[in-house]
Amino acid sequence: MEPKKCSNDKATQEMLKHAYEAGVETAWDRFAQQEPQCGFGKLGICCRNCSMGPCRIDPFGDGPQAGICGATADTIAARNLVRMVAGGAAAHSDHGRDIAHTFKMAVESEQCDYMIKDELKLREVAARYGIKVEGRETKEIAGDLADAVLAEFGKQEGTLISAAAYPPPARQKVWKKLGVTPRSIDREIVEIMHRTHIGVGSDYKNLVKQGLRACLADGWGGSLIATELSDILFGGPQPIQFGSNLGVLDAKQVNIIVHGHEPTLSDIIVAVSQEPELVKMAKDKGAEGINLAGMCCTATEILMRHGIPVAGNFLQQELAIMTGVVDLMAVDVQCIMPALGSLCGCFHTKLITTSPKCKIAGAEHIEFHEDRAVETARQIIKIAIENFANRKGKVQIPKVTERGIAGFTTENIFYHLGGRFRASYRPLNDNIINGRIRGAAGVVGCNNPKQVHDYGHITMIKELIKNDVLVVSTGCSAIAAAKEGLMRPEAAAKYCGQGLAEVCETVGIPPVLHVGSCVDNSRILTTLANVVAEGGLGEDISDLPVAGAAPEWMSEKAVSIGMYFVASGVYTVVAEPLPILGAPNLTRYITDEIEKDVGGKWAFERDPIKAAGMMLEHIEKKRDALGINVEKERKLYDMEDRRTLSVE
Ligand code: SF4
Ligand code: MSK
Repeated sequence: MEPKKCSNDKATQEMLKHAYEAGVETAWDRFAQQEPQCGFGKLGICCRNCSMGPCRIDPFGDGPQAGICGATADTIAARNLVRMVAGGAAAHSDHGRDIAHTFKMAVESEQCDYMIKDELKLREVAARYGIKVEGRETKEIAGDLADAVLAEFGKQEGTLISAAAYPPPARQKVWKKLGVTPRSIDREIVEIMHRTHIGVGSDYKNLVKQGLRACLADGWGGSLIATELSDILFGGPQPIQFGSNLGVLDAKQVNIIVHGHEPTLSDIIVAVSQEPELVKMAKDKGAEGINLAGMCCTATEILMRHGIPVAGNFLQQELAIMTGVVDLMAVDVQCIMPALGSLCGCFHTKLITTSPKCKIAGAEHIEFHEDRAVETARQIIKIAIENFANRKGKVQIPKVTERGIAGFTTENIFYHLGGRFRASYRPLNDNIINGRIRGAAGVVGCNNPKQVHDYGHITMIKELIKNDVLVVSTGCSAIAAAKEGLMRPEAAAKYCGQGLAEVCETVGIPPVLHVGSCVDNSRILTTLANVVAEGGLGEDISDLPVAGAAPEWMSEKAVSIGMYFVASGVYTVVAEPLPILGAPNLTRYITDEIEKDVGGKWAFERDPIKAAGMMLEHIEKKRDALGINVEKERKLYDMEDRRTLSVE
């Protein structure tokens, strides 16, 4: 395979060439081996929900049009789709639950290695949960908040507190009318599994309805809890510089990569990795020091808060091992390829699994427990140091790195957009209203070998910012943007349309704002709620000139995220179609009619330029509806004009 046809990223291209020469298999090779992929699976019309099956529907109409139980294509595809939502919502929400347990331990235990780092945010979040904050001690408030959020997972009565505390009132009315206000986080996921069991629901719209309720329990529930409590425990991010791509690895140092999604262990590894005793130990072994880097969303968690470099996104995890300099990779949960187990067997890299939920054949398991966090972190670092001497074979580190700024959040975004003029969302709203910024787009999600690695993210983002759309990004998409230099403030002058460039240059922000990991897509939701609350752009998220996209999605979490964007009123474009195209009525509903119910809808488009065009068209449509698309005489700005420019 031609590396340039696999990836847009120079470091990845170099490593793929190296892999082919060394005869080492990667995800791209395994993808080729899977071709042609199952057509029934792609169209979503195969079912193995009971042992009368597996059943499949003939998409051409000549063969069976129902499974043995009578389930049609629409029923089968809807059941499969909402089970994907359940998988994604479960992954995010279980992450949120783990953070909530750590939070409770930090509050209750004197010996705990964690402490509350952001008291201001604690008070803000507690107030949202209806907890009295005035005149109370931090510990009391935190104790009440821990109990309140943990109760949200298994709540038996009522609806989620956060689903009433964060979204705009108009949005809540939409959910209430449709009957999709989330009740409890676990319940919605369990109910999907029940409703999709043989012989329960067959009405595709009613199945999707439960998918909507579960994804909302994720976005405005489990994911939101993960984000809010992580900020309280590990500190609310602030804009911070970071380096990205495989070139951040250093042949002369002990290299440790943390990979997966959760910040609990990785944050402690950051804290102890430069302890003099450990650094001395590394030097005694002949290394110059200890170099910590991240991969996927664990990377994002520690880069947002500590500026730790990110070695790469999803499809680069195997390539990092192939550099020959990764002495240890510690993984927690999600997006960790099982292939790493056998791959590490061919290199000197120690693969360490740390979560009881994720054991991988070929990896050593060192179980992480919050009450022994520092001890476990030191143990892992020492294994990496010991392994430094075991390096063997060729070292191949691409000399490719890029710098950028990350660390934007719902709480700090407005300080930066307001610059020195005003610390509120007003400047953002005003710049959207006056048309300098046409709107905003959330470009998020994974990599997928079906698309040229990173090409979809970068091409779409460049097209959006060229057309004055501010982009916020998370997860592997954000890593792709960073590697391309789109998170440098200078990117504004190079890539943006005149209006967006003026705003970015005036306030000193990049045109692509890194807002965090996959669970931090909740930051996009809460930012949108704040934009609505600021006023002047309608009453609901569905009124805003915004759109969402996942140009290279692959995980079930991306389906849940896309669905909660849609359910929150956001037009959302993905490249690889959802596996529903074999079900005509369901496809029509998801990509069209659902807009009448929730104000958002899905669209599928593999070409990132065309997809960006669809998003821009939607943004302009919303601007028209808001009455803010007033024709203005175009003015060319000279330096004098720019100096006098106000962003208010
Ligand atoms: Fe076939 Fe129905 Fe069983 Fe699915 S649930 S495998 S369609 S019989
Ligand atoms: S890590 S879910 S590949 S974004 Fe969050 Fe990346 Fe997608 Fe995993």
